[in-house]
Amino acid sequence: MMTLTTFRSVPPFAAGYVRDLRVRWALEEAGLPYTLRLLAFEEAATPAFRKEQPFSQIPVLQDDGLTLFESGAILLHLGERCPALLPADAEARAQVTVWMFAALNSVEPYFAELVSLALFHADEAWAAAARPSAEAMALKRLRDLDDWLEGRDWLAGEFSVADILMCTVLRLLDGMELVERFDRLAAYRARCMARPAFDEALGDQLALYRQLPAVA
Ligand SMILES: N[C@@H](CCC(=O)N[C@@H](CS)C(=O)NCC(=O)O)C(=O)O
Repeated sequence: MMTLTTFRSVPPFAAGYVRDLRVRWALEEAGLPYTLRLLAFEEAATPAFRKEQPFSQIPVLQDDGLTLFESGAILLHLGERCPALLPADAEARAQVTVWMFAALNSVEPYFAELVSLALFHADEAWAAAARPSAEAMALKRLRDLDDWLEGRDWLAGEFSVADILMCTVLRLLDGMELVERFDRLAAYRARCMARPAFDEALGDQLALYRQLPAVA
């Protein structure tokens, strides 16, 4: 049985957005059972955990003697166990891999920057000054994605781990009214989130953080 490590408790704004959601979602899509290992923030900084995750972050997945960190690498691993998430055909697989990297490397940093400005530096003048150019970059990525989705339901052929990553990356912008400016993209995000496996994964994460006291 696989073991997924995540935080025991998170600030209220993070519930529903913690990156273990990507892994939970892929595991639900694949129908693979797993157990949870819950860590306090302090435990993530211990030398023992930093041997598993050098940056003291979650998620970590343990599977049959392997310990994996980085949500993208974990999804690639799960895709290798489940052709419905990562096709066996070499060309189709390459396209999915391309879009996994695109989600994590060409899109997520720009959205994460906006989140950081809004959540962690909201009261600082430099953050207000940085916001317009950060938003312009995010909007460019959104427009490019919206163009790519013309005539497509999913990023690369059938639904895949690339869509799990991109949807969770798009959700970083929830509440900012940016994705909503792009019809195809908003419909794509809704299509991803309508999947029963997403619902299950999100419900499980929310249930965890609602049952335990939130950290400040
Ligand atoms: N690139 C990593 C990022 C993981 C990440 O940012 N995890 C957050 C939780 S969503 C975390 O552990 N934050 C605590 C920290 O960075 O100290 C991945 O995709 O797995």
